Amino acid sequence: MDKAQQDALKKAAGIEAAKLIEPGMIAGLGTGSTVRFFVDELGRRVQEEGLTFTGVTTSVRTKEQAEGYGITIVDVDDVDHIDVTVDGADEVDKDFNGIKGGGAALLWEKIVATNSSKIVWIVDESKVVDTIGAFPLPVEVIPFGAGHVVKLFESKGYKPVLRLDADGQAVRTDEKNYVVDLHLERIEHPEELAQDLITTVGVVEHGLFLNMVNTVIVGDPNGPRILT
Ligand code: ABF
Repeated sequence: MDKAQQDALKKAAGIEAAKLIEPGMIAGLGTGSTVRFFVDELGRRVQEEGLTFTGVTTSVRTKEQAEGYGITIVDVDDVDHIDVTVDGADEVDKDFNGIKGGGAALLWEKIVATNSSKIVWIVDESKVVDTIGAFPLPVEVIPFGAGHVVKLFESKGYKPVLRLDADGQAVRTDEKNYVVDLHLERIEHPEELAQDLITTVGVVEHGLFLNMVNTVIVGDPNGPRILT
């Protein structure tokens, strides 16, 4: 699948998800290239249909994109709940276990998700897998002592790689933390791994999103597939 074909599938999923946002809702807006299509469609609805809703975003870049359309964005603590959050994912399996964080936004994404009444992921078909793990698992780590966390992951066989930008500098999340990617290939017991990661001193959050998503909209050449 070339990029244009993949983008077409992402766009179709984003447009389908935008139908879920009703006037007056509080909507969680995720991060990533698929979500960009979703926010573009919301912007079209705002400008052409007069749609009004309140957004809570999962990254600075999504906030900037949404506000560019005149969408009202508030802080996650300004609302007592979020009606529906639409976000992307890097992988999702048949049990709706997912890996997120390829866009280094996993911490804010998980915070918004855990305060949402409904969670919807929009993906192209390349993200749907039998077993998660081929996509390197992002882990958000506090910079102080990160070297020791990497060494601990190495000793556990997690094959950690500190994520660097094009200039060779450590990528920083919106919280200014580091991201360490674990090249595990296959994750057979995600619950156990999640527990091990979240109890590691210096780890802020990880990209395993388990038992969270309610609906997955898959961009498909024959039209979006809605999995629940
Ligand atoms: C974001 O969406 C990230 O958690 C995930 O990495 C990304 C998927 O990226 P894309 O939609 O660009 O494939 O939520």
